[in-house]
Amino acid sequence: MKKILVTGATGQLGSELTITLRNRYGAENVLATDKKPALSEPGPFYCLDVRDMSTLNQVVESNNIDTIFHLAALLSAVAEQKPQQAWDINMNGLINVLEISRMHHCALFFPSSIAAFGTETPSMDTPQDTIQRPTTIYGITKVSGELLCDYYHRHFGVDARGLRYPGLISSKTKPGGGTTDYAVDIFYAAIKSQHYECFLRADTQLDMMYMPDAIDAAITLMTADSTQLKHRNAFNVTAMSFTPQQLAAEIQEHIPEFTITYRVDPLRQAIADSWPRHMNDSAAKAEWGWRAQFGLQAMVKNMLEKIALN
Ligand code: NAD
Ligand code: AKB
Repeated sequence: MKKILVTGATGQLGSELTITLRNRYGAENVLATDKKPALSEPGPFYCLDVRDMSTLNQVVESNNIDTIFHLAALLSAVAEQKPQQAWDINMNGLINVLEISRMHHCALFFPSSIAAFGTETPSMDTPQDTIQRPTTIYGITKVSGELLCDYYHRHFGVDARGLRYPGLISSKTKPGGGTTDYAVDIFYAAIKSQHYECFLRADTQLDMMYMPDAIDAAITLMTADSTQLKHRNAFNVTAMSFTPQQLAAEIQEHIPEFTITYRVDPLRQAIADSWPRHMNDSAAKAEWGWRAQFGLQAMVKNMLEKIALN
């Protein structure tokens, strides 16, 4: 990776990934792009809609880009409210980026999600290769994206690689309209008012990951020896799996007066109920050495410390 372009760079994942990439490869070598305004960090930024193929092509060509981290998307809860727009952004954005990667010989990172699974998938120890019949539009775009990336690799030799991320938890940037957002919101509420009203049921178990691990996973996969990759796209990766009740109990270890109540949002609950509870990520461990650094206890301690400082 010498010259990198990040789409969706002002979002939850992109804002932190861009900083890490700039620290590692030099600020001038990492172009942040988004349709929202620029990051406050120093470094090149282009205001760019991923559906605008000709501008995207021009930016990639004129900057000699060799690697694209394609993060721009609508997330699960927002996508369910705007399914046509979600298909347009998530699929037309991806096919544009794949075509550009084919034309300019770029490597491509595409993040899939636990949303790529559905109710017919085994929800515990979810295998790497298993049935994928998601019921959400977001999940449908993610499975389609995984398949498109595989297709472009097989037919055109595009070096497309990807991960199935669980819910991502970050102390720096708020989440952008997903079903796992509660696991970030709860920390801000715990510090501000010592109370949180959760939109998922107390026993809703989902896989999660702390942002430093999510960034490490993306960069490690993109720099892995390609001859060792049997799957390439859509590796299951997880770091912890918990319910809102268990997360609240861990926060209470640090803030004893913290309380949680539940007012279930039927839309987001139905989405969460269709996702796996705990994925098997042994393929990622075996093929490119995936290891998470943060479990539940370490993540909670670090989140509370970081948010208190913000
Ligand atoms: P986010 O919503 O915080 O950020 C997405 C960014 O994409 C936003 O800054 C938005 O402005 C931008 N965007 C939307 N439409 C665009 C368009 N047409 N053109 C250009 N930019 C556009 O999302 P995130 O949490 O940072 O997620 C990044 C990627 O990771 C997404 O593909 C998401 O599906 C995937 N992912 C995220 C999670 C998670 O928990 N955050 C989990 C699994 C997968
Ligand atoms: C969402 O909830 O939509 C995302 C995801 C798990 O893909 N956080």
